Amino acid sequence: MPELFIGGQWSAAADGQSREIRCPADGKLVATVDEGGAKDALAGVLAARDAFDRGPWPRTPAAERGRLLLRVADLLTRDKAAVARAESMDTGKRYVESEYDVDDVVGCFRYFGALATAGGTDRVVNIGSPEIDSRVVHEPVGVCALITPWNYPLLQTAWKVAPALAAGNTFVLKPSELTPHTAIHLMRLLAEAGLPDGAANLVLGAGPVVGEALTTDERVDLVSFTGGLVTGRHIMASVAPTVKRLALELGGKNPNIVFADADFDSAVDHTLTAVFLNSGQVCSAGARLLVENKVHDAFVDEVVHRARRIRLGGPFDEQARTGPLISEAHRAKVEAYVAAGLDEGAVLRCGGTPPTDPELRDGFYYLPTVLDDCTPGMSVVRDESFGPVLTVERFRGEAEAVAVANDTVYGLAGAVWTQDMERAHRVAGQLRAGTVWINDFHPYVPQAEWGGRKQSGIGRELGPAGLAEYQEAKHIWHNTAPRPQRWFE
Ligand code: TXE
Repeated sequence: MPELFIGGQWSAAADGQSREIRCPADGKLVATVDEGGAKDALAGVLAARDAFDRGPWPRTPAAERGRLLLRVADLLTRDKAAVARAESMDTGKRYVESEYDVDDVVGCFRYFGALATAGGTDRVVNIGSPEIDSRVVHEPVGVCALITPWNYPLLQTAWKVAPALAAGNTFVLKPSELTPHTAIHLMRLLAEAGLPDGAANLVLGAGPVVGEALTTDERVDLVSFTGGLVTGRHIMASVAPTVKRLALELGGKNPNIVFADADFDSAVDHTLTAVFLNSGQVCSAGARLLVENKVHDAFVDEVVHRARRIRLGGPFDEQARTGPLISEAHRAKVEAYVAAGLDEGAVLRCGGTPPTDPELRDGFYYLPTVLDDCTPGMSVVRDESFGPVLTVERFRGEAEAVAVANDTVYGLAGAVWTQDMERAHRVAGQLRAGTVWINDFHPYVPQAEWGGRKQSGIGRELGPAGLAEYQEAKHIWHNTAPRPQRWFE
């Protein structure tokens, strides 16, 4: 069956191109999928435009749109095993983690389904005259181009698709070319749930081809992108000539600040999940450990001791605790960052190479790595390596911790570990980040906004603001008793 979904029909790529998808855990072929090009992107845009301008979806009552999203959540629950398996085969991540991801996707659809069902955010503006009826209503923006990455393929897609549909938009989705299968499955479920033809379109293909065609097309009203900073900057320039609404989530270089009075065991434990979960391929990864000088040695020794014991393996290895990197090219990038860090004076405490285990030879694995004695100027500290690489910096006192934590172009997330709650909240208040955890790392909920400050991005996903990204406010002024004004007499 062909894999592009345009105007309610499954179709092959116009130019007949295809792409092999290989599992990063062992390099084996998962499937060959259609590889769309600019013509397919155009077809997707025209279908979404027509569905927006003439189709029923934008004119469907919000509560009915919400009910459809709730049906999609039920269908995803029904298909959980197949979806999780597809995600693991494309990404190489552990099956159990893909199952958690599907649970979160279901939660996202339920949240936006409920938000739409609960009714609009429209409001009456009382201007104090009985003759004037003044209201602000919220309408869908239009055609949305949704461009998503490979680390949490379906989850990041859900964060865009669910609010876009809840608000009444139509869209063209372009998932990462490396991880298309859960997006394909989602299209089937949207159609099964009864979404009108053309409201959801899927065009697989390369970023510089399909992505570029979407971001530059004047018939697209909004672009929502999650991916790397370099691509994000490029997209910002691409949308400028046609002045589109733009939302960007561009990752982070997130500080994990540990004060000497922190609960030692919890802080060590969460430091490991903060950075090594999904082999560090997490936009909010706690890749920068800032540790108070007084506890530095004991703390880092324990982190290293436990990092050495982390078992790597493929999706169905039940002993494994994390998996491979997404590709050979990505592993080479991570290796280059570690090499640069060592050149610049960092001290390698563990990892720093691919594993030697013959069973892992064909996958793109990289050992959990800890680099000690890092300084703020090093590229491995400043740039997102997006791998299992923890850099360690020391600080003395609260002011220095905050200054070092904020010394980054990013501002997605951060955490502070201390038992002094006044200090915890003072530090949380000073971190220039979209999310701050106190004595925790990683939790998020669909009810709370997610997004970055500074070069981590523009806009918010999830929460009420995540819906607002896909809405335009319109002020409607109704003069119920018009009379001549005689301004120009
Ligand atoms: O991402 P890209 P890449 C970071 C991470 C990683 C780096 C590069 O540091 O090492 O980005 O990863 C599409 N016009 N993150 O190269 O290029 C592309 O096809 C329109 C952080 O894989 O950003 C894919 O669908 N679209 C991140 C999507 O952009 C274009 C998650 C992401 O790919 C395009 C992933 C173009 N010109 C990587 N070029 C996070 N924030 O979580 C590419 N794309």
